[in-house]
Amino acid sequence: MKHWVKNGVVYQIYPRSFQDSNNDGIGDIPGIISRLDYLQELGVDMIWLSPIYDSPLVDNGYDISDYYNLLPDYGTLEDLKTLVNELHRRGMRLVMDLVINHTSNEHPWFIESAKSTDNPYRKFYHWQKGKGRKKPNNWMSLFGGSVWEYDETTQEYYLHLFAKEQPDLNWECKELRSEIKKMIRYWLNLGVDGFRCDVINLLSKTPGYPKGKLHLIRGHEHFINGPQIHKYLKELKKEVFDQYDAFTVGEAIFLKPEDALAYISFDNQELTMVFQFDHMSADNFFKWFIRPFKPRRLMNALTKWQDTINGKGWNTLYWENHDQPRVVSRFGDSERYHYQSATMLATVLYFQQGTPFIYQGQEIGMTNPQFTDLSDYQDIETHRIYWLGKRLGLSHKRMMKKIIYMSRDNARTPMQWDDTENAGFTEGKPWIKVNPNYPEINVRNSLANPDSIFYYYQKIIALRKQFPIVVEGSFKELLPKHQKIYCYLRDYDGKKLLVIGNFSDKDLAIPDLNDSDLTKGKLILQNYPQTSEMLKPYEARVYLFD
Ligand code: TEU
Ligand code: CA
Repeated sequence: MKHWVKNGVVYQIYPRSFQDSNNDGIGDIPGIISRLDYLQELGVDMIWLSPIYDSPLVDNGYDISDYYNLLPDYGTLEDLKTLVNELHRRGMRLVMDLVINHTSNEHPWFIESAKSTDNPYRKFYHWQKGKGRKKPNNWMSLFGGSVWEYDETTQEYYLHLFAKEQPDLNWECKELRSEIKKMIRYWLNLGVDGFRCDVINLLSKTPGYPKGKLHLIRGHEHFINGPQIHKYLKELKKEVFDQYDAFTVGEAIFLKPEDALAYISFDNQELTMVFQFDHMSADNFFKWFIRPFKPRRLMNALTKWQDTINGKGWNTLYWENHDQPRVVSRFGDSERYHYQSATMLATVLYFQQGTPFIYQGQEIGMTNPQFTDLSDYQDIETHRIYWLGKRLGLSHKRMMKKIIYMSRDNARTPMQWDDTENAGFTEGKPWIKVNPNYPEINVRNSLANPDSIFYYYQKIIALRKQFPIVVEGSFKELLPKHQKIYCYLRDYDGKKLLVIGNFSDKDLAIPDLNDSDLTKGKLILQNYPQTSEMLKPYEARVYLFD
């Protein structure tokens, strides 16, 4: 396992919303470059950029129409090269998004493939005849509705697991695979250090497209961890990633820890790590099927991944990304305990074993914007779900409640830099509304206040670098039945590290921790000025025992 991956901290940038440099209301690469000193001060080692390739932006760039060029909104290839140099000069690395499960329907391959059944690009996608007048099968798209879209020209259907403007690539096709490998090499040659691989466990579909079983996502058993997935990934690794010593983190949906090892175990490492979603369902059955947040469910998921992966592979540690609501609004209390809950959440996650990922704005405790008007949401998934909900007879009020809580746009509002108009993100009209709380929650305020969430994050990152136990230590949960307190012990090289966090807004007594006598430990991190017998609301502490 590469030292820089194990010891590194990744910061995710959603370029459209990070920093605008030319006042067109859209974040861009020069904007990112202008903020690298800020990121360096936080202490991160790598940045991951959500897609900046050419795209009609149906799904904000996760629909790529040209793998080799950038969307002009974001800048030029020269700008990207400057970014790479500026990062490398600072000892930092660049991770790009790699979207290879699907392209845009405006990609030339797809345009060609749609022209005729014997077009050479036909086999790059999943084209199928209907069954009489019916769709080829009953599989369901992750954005709702059927995965099949009918095309008049050739009177056949093509498959799309996401929007109909995102046709899935056919990985059975050897020519497609070599085109993809060529494209990845191009970016690696340009100096990119690694990739975040979008929905990577969906690449392989069961041949013949058999009928799917009843499930929230019908057909999932035929495209999640499909039959050839490991063959494709081994090929990519051997022929491309290994040649460049590139780092990969795959987004893997509906992945269980037991199945994760097939992707990430140290002895095969098809991918360096995966993003999993188990802890993200602590407040839902699946995405829009929301249920009340239960801390114990969250702790169980985190513990399970630690217990199953540690020693055999490497975990990712994340709370937020461009698809998830803000964590302090979700698992914390952004109104009454903003600082305490944001820092407690950071503590209990980032002292586990794995590589931390921080999403832009998380380090200052950005919150969900609570937009009540549907037209303030730009995200395609949000609008698809609204439409589907209405079709199923759910009321406007009910749908808006779901959207305000779960919409992906919760994480996509502009980065809050200061209290000037539009939060210092742009002097133009931002492409999406700014969260109205920017006069209080912003980077400038955070940097001016020694007790801010920002400095707490900075401290966590520094402690991870100072104490090898945080990176290397084993993991054991100490109060596995407690409903509100998460407590675990790390163990390494004769030292122990104890982490404890209160997931409630009440004072709680600390239960007996067996052989761990807290009075013998050294408190190396805490989010209250003083500690007492009790754990205060959302209190977190880290003790070191040498
Ligand atoms: O997301 C994959 C995914 O399945 C979900 O996390 C998704 O956001 C959705 O909410 C499922 O209901 C990845 C990207 O991160 C996302 O932004 C893209 O829209 C999607 O793939 C398609 O490329
Ligand atoms: Ca711009």
